[in-house]
Amino acid sequence: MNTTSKPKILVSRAIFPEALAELEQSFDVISNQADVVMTPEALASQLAGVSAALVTGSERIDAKALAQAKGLKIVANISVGYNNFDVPAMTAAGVMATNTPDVLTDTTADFGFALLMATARRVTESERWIRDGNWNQWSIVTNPLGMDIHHTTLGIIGMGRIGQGIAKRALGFGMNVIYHNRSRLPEADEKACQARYVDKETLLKEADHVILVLPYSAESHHTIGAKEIALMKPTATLVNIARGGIVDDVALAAALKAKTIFAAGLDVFEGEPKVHPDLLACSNVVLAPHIASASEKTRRAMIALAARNVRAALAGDKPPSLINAEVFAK
Ligand code: 8YV
Repeated sequence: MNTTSKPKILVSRAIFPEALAELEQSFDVISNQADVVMTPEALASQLAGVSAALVTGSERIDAKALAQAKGLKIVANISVGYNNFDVPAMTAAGVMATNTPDVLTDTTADFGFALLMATARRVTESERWIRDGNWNQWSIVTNPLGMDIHHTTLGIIGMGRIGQGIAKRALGFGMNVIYHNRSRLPEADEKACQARYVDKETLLKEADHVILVLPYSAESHHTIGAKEIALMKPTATLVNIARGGIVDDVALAAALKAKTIFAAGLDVFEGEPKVHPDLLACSNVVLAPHIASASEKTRRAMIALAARNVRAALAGDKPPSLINAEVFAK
């Protein structure tokens, strides 16, 4: 095929070389294997010349980004969360928006559980304790003592696919699972997870461990702040694998410092990749760099699904994970 006849697409961040090579067979690809995060201006000017783009959470797709993008048909997020998309602006511009649901559910639920366990059982703090040469001070009552996971109450806020995956894992630990969500699950789904629906206040008061798995939006901004943390047990842990901004990081750091709650596990942060210095100063917090979906198999599956979405859109077909169906109907 003549290279010039291939549709032009943008891949905004580095992807696996094999995935890039596959895209290059069908498309004229503008890639960014150097993985330098684009400025909004650079992104807008790149989008102006392409029919499709594969992007990540670091690229904000809004009216400004789309202002010059007259030939753009689809922006495929390599991510299930799409708070980096202004969907109404994309719809108004006639641009399809897609994400990567399902392929990352189990990997992300696994990590939610890993972070919960690391937090409650002080895994990273213990490692630092050894590296700092403290093992000779080991005693049965003073070495890093944690909180149990088994037979405790897990409170899940956000009961979509990933939340339900975490609930099912919790059953294996004999946990009592309570949840809060915008809407209550159908009875069959509640039964499958053996989870009880409660209001947010009850959840915060009753849970030994709270895990956040809800999407970010203006409504979910600071779902957990000082007022909510004050409702939690002093022995409780808080885990956030959802999005930065769902937790008020300053309020959380103050609570961790004052031991208002036992510990926190964070995979996401307000203003990431920056981490608030008050959080960095706390020993009772486990920090991870937004890696909940980061197994190689799953990251490959996410890229492959984003590529399938682009291929479908450019072939005139409905992408498998289309968010704004009204654009396709036009
Ligand atoms: C991504 C995520 O790694 O899918 C999501 O919503 O948070 C992660 O899986 C991240 O958003 C990169 O785009």
